[in-house]
Amino acid sequence: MVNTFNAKAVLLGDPAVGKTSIRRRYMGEGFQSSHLMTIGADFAQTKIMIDKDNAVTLQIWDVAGQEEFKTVRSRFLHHANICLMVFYLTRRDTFHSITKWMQDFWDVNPTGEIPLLIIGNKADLEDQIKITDTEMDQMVAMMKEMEHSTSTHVSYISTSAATGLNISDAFNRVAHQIIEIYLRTYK
Ligand code: G3D
Ligand code: MG
Repeated sequence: MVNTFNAKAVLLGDPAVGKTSIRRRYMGEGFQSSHLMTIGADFAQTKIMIDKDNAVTLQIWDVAGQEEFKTVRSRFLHHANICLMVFYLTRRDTFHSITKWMQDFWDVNPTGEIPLLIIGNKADLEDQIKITDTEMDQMVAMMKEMEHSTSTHVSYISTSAATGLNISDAFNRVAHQIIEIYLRTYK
């Protein structure tokens, strides 16, 4: 008998950083997605086997339109237990937006232990990368220090939705982390 846990993951980050492309690359074109017109979001789900006893049904929420999203942010973020924070490795402004997006996340989800994965996307544009490894380490350290229990599992990965680099690793990582949290919390 396999225990199946449900988790809601939200893709956050500035427009055009690659949120929708990351989800598409991960799930393929054949995934089932449902558009929630009222909140300007859609979501799709997939099941990930963690080990022989445990699986997670990962529901991945993605904003469909930035403007609509602004008015309904809290419904989009409500009850999220995984945060996928995407920025664009070649655009410094999208990197600095991370703190703003995290504040939105924490405003809606002030408690709870959640995996926070910071995703530096478009790693394929190698010669245009602006964010150094040192800056990245500092950002992760800053997120860890923030006085939120939600920031317990902060980590970083660089991806490319264009080549597929690290895309499934990103989702697998947070799926493993959420199961570890669930098993520890609800044992
Ligand atoms: P969003 O959902 O965050 O708004 P999108 O972003 O997924 O719509 O992507 C915005 C643009 O970036 C798209 O280009 C997309 O093809 C491109 N993109 C996404 N991920 C990558 C990546 O890893 N590498 C490169 N080089 N481009 C990427 P278009 O031109 O279709 O608008
Ligand atoms: Mg999008």
